Amino acid sequence: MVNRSSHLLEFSKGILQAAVLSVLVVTTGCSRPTPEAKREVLSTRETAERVSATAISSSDDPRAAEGVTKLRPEQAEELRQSPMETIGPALKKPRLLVTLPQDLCNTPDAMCLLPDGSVLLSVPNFNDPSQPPRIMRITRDNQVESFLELPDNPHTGQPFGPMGICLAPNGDLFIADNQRDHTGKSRVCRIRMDNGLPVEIGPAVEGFNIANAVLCHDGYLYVSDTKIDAGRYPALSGVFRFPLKELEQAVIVLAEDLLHDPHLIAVIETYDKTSPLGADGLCVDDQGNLYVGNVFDGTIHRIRFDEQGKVVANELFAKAEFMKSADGLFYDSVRKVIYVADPRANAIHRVSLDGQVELLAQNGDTDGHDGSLDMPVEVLVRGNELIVSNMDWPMPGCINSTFDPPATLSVIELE
Ligand SMILES: [Ca+2]
Ligand SMILES: [Ca+2]
Repeated sequence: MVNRSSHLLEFSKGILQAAVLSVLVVTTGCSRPTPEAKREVLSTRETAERVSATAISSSDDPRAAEGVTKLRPEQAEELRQSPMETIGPALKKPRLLVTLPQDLCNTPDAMCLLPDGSVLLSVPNFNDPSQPPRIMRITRDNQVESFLELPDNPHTGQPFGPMGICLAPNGDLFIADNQRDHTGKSRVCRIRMDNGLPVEIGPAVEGFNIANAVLCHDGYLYVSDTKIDAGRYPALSGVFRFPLKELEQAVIVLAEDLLHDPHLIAVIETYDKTSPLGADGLCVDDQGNLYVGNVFDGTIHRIRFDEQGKVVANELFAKAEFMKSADGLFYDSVRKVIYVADPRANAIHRVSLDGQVELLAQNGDTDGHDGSLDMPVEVLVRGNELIVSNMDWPMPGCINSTFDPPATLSVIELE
């Protein structure tokens, strides 16, 4: 079902005025001692290939014919019980990149890189909702500015829940609006840009439960919905795909039963009983394979396509005993690895394209003031810097126990 774009939201001029608010910090201060690193890595190559060979033969699943594939329970169980082997790198020490202004920001989330080297940061401010949600901009020389204050969701009257943010090929932005307490009310919005400034925001896709990561690639917008059906076990989540051309023509409204929406290309199962939330971070490698963080199972899934863009495999790609969750993903096309933000373990991992997972950085229960990790949820590579967004939004099962402002971004130097 498709509606014409009838409810574009107008910005007030005040909102459009991006104000430079705070200057940043460059520190060389030492962080706390890092915990003893576990040097274990799961070799998933063989197991992943085994699953790959069978994952798409799920003829008993009617969605297979529609290009939707998922692991069968016995396949997932086989991978969860697969053996580990031991290797690992020297741990990196995160440093402080920026301290976010305390009068505007309490809870940062996702990021995207702009062509000028600046980073846009979504700030849902979930820890203290009295502060409006907004997007911040961190310039190439690490000045921190307010980019845009975000309007309430018109369907719920609740604050915008900015999560994933990405740059479209035409220079506009897409941003997820997570209305997690209101089933079916999450959205993806488009922010029209002019001369590097936002000029208009309006809905692009409506009807998600938890719209989370957004990613533009090869003519499509990909969106993860982290909670399609958490009332069954395993919980179901998934990835949707929308042609950018279709998004230019009209607002897309998803089917009420998300599992039967034609834009759904992959279903992810989540077995974690504490937090039944699944599909989260997204990234694409040089071959066009799509990777999905299954957040609280702590696994990464790989979706492969044929030349027509049809899904031909949805396979468990990487897991490791020490990877306790898999939130934001970033594919580094220079180093040919995927970085993973692990909020539960307060850690960052590096995953090679054969599925080996290495612990790259980890901290204990910190306040983050010195750049130590403080519940990282998103990673982004800018040159030789791995920039980390520390959400510091305590939740069950996480090393991070306490919200302690100010909010921070960390940086890890890469070779
Ligand atoms: Ca903390
Ligand atoms: Ca903190």
